[in-house]
Amino acid sequence: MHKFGTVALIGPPNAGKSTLMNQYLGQKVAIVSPRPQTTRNRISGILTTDDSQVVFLDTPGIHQLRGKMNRFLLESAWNALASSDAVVVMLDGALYAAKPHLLEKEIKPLVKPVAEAGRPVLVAVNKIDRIKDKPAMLPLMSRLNELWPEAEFIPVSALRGKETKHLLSRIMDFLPEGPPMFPEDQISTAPVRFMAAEIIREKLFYSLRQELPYTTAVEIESWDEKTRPGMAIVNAVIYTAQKNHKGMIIGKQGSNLKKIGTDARKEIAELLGCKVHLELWVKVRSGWTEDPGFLRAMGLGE
Ligand SMILES: Nc1nc2c(ncn2[C@@H]2O[C@H](COP(=O)(O)OP(=O)(O)O)[C@@H](O)[C@H]2O)c(=O)[nH]1
Ligand SMILES: [Mg+2]
Repeated sequence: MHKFGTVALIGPPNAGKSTLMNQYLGQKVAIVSPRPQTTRNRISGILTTDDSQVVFLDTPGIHQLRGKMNRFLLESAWNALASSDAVVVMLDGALYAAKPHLLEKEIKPLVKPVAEAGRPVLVAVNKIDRIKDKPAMLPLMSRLNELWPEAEFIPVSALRGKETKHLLSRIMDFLPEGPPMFPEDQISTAPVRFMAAEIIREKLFYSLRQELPYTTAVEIESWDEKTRPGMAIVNAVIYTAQKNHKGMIIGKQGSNLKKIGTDARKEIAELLGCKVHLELWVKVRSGWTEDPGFLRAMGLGE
């Protein structure tokens, strides 16, 4: 018997959704950062085993935020529910163990829409590696049961791969029989150009101060594998909404941009398995987070 199915990963920002998907794939498909709202598009990761193929839909975090871009992010998360066979809700267990008062506010908005989607739901209580005081888990688990009686809770550490096999086996229980839909070596439905832009965006996240990443976007302007055999020549533009951010992204004598470029180039080369020449440009585009046409061009919004 062979199984095929789609699993939506939803939950608050920073819970570890992208980390879990990457953990299952054994490779970085979705970018991860300690800042909330790293994942912008719905990103698929394909896990192929001997007797199954699972498509994970990693989604932006679900939380209340204003603005057009944030509405797109939210929509894209909820749309993933509709096209899935099962739902994994990711929660930062360490956060709620330390701050139980946050639990209700963050869980409540999830319960009803998930119930309405009528999909089986597993709740992964993540980051248990960070809970040193194990007895603190008990009140957390019982509070979760009260708030969401229909759900099955599974404590995991996505980062360390603890209990993730158990979670996967429960996911499998919910997936229908079916043949694989993708070649076994395909790890995502996203094109490599998109993944390259995401890698650049990840390096930006790590190099910028807290508030900056939210108003930056990356576009691959050109992609040339013909001119020089064995090498991809890539031109990418980093857009920022604010003029004064341009200088910060570039850094003193271009030092910051250079570091972003070097780190991204290495990772894109790994992804492609060939040499990469990467040119990065920074352009100011004010108000892009509210511009529907530009958001669509960036793959944000359906
Ligand atoms: N200690 C610990 N950190 C984790 C775990 N899972 C994710 N993280 C970290 O939490 C942050 C957010 O992870 P990410 O996967 O981007 O969350 P997402 O916004 O839900 O996709 C990153 O810094 C991760 O390294 C875990 O199991 N344990
Ligand atoms: Mg993410």
